[in-house]
Amino acid sequence: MSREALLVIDVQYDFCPGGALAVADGDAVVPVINGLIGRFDHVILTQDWHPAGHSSFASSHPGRQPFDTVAMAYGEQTLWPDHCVQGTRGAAFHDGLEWTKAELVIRKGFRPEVDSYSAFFENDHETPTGLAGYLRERGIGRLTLAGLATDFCVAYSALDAVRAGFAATVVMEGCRAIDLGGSLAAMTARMEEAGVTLA
Ligand code: VGL
Ligand code: ZN
Repeated sequence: MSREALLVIDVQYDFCPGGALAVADGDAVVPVINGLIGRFDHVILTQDWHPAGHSSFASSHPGRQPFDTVAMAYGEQTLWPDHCVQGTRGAAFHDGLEWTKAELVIRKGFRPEVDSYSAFFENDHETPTGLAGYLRERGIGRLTLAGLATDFCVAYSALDAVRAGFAATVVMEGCRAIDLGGSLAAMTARMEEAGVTLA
């Protein structure tokens, strides 16, 4: 029987109320995820981790506003307010998150020229983070996901997980969404179609 792990996505101050890219009610995921952490033998965290001036920041594109879309070499990219800049308070995990037992922290979005929503691949859908190899080598075949935001980093991570052959369950109660132009409904449908279990 393959082992299972909890994958906690981006529970960082900038995605919580008061943060630079605040997700409504984002900090409500903390107690739910703490409960999950207590029930899993293996816990992995992701941390959105951008250098200053990252290409996904609207501030790096003169004349553009946050939430505009631009064409990048690898496809369409939503522009965001500056967020989760390496080493800042906004990039830190929420203090209430009981993360100390985590065995791995995957940082993503650190390449200046490409954004990364998924815990598995950058937004070019080619550059791996190494997570799939790590899981395989450790005999982990099943993932439970929760965190921020449902319709971006959680959803893209879950979709890539099933595509890579892992079973994936998203605990919706432990997630909150950005919901940009119907993105929550669209990404929920994509997850269901792809065989992600929504719990
Ligand atoms: C995220 C937008 C930009 C997320 C990260 O964690 O869902 N969304 N960077
Ligand atoms: Zn980001």
